[in-house]
Amino acid sequence: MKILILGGTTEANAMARRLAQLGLPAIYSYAGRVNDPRPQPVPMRTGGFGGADGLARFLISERVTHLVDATHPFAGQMSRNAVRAAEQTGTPLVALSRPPWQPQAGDRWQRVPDIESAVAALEGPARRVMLAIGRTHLAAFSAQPQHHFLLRLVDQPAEPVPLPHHTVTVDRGPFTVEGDLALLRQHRIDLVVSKNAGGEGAAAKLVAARELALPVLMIDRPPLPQRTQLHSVDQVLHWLGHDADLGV
Ligand code: 3Y8
Ligand code: NAP
Repeated sequence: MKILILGGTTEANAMARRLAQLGLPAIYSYAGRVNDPRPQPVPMRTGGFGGADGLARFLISERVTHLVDATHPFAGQMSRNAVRAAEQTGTPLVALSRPPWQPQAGDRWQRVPDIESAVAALEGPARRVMLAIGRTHLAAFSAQPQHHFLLRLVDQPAEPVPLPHHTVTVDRGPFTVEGDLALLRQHRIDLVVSKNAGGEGAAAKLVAARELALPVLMIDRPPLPQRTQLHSVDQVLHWLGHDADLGV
């Protein structure tokens, strides 16, 4: 058995820790998006595979027997490539994913289908907006330059940020409610923009927004391909046929 984890999430890290504890051969894969990705207790590789065909070649050359797609729900291209490469090579594939966040009592969510709709929803007088969606899509928000944006980034931006009024806070998750409450208060935030990542690692800002009765602009996930979806490391161990090791 040799497991390839497509990583980059809290759940992928928990999967890697369990496989290391069990001594099961695994490789953890990063895209190489940030400067110092979190080290893993199993061998790591970093960088794209070269599309679905590149991933298929990797599965064959590395004799991967099981593919676990534990990428973030907005990593749609990687997930589509995983489905295609698994079909091409006959490699068993499972997604280790987390259910979308659901609004709870006290939440003031406005749901939008994508980044462009989030930008359009910001039409109107200047506000103090926490853009907690990373770096990739920042430029889209230059269409609403009237706001002051608080940007939470994993790395210091290498190039100038295309938003006239902004503050950068450099931090990687998992985040805490105390930390996010302090951040929202310190920067007098009156609106939070979030992707529906799900999971525990970035939910703190939603709890903090609820406590401060702040509105949240929640961006729904992009469509993801059909594949077996599991929601816990134990379920994946069962899928791997390692029931005997459950709960260790
Ligand atoms: C490189 C690997 C852990 C895992 C940490 C999870 C939690 C924090 C939610 C906010 C939202 C955001 C962002 C976020 C989350 C966890 C998890 C998760 C959101 C790291 C990591 C990598 C990345 C890539 C990075 C993106 C960016 C997105 C920041 C590691 C820390 C905003 C997504 O600068 C860049 O280019 C950053 C790129 C893709 C989204 C974007 O478009 O900018 N993640 N995040 C992975 C790789 O190279 O393969 O170093 O640990 C992992 C984590 N990101 O427990 O330690 O499990 O979801 N990551 C979003 O949801 O909007 C932060 O600030 O509240
Ligand atoms: P994406 O748009 O779905 O993928 C773009 C390309 O990046 C893929 O086609 C692949 O390149 C490469 N890639 C993506 N994930 C990879 C991985 N784990 N290992 C090797 N190559 C990978 O991906 P993304 O949204 O940029 O996400 C990149 C990484 O950040 C993933 O690990 C993801 O879990 C993590 N992440 C993303 C977000 C987010 O908001 N998007 C949030 C948290 C964590 P090739 O086609 O060349 O193989």
